[in-house]
Amino acid sequence: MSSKISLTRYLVEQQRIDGHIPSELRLLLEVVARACKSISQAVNKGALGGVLGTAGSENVQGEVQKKLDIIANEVLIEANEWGGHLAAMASEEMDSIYVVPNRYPKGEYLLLFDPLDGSSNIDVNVSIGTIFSVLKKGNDNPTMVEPVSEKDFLQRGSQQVAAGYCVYGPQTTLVLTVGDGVAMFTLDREQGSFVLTQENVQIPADTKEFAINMSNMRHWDEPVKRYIDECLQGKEGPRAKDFNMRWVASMVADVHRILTRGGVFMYPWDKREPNKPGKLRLMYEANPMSWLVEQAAGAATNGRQRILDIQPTSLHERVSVILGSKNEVERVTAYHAKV
Ligand code: AHM
Ligand code: MG
Repeated sequence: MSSKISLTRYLVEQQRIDGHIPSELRLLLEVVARACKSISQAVNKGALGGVLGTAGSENVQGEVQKKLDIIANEVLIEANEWGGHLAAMASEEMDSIYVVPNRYPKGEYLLLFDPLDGSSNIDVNVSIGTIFSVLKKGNDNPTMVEPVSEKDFLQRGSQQVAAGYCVYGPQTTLVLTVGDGVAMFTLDREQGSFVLTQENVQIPADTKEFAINMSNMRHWDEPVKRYIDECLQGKEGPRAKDFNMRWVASMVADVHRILTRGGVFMYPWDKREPNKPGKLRLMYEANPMSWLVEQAAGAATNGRQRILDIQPTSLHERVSVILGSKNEVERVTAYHAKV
């Protein structure tokens, strides 16, 4: 008998022993994990599977869709629509919500995802991933009986009942929270199952590593410029220590590094598109990542407010993101308050 703990066992124990999750949520998370396994296989095949390159279409945000963006989106929908645990889904790659068709039983949960995050890295064989967030329909209004609509999705990140991502890198790793800390599962390809490889993930409060796209420096706001400038001054500057920089351009990979060894990640508002609050999407990128980071003792703000407290007003809303090691996030946030 193996002493390894599979994702299935972890979820059953979360349901049975700790009473954290109802059985429908457990089923939902198992299905999402199964979909991530299929996406991982498609990613692994790369050019051999004919999955690289663009699909010749654009998503609602005007971004060119890659073949894998669309494949991953379809895999997640097909895996989840028939199980009876969901009312509807929303995705970076779909203009509006996808209501579970009437031929299938329906449940109470809402699933949001960025099916393939880090699209610019798909064709160059660099880590990419799937980000997901789970909400409950009618969380704000339990008596609501109307058919599911976009309005049901517009809940604060603090209302999430599960969140996670799967990173397709040298290993395929699924990272999950149901509000009881953060657990990491590595895909055992021979067994075809996710195995628990780290529990109770903790982000150190201090760090010497930052992640930001430095090419946008001239467009940043003063507080972000000040923070990065102080880091760059190293031992000789006000921080009195040298900093290191990393930028994968896949949020999943950058957040995975931060959950593993600490750091601060920023994709702030900038002057290139002054009317947009940021590049990253609140509901299926920033919210799930912020909850994971908070569950691992880190922090996440938009510079002025805790991300999980933001009331969304639309599905594809964007947000400025500062997350990771608590003391650094608090410092950048404090610099914003002084402006
Ligand atoms: P995507 O969801 O279309 O892939 O875009 C999100 C990605 C993040 O993963 C990453 O942090 C960021 O965009 C990189 O942006 P940039 O290329 O501007 O550095
Ligand atoms: Mg993304």
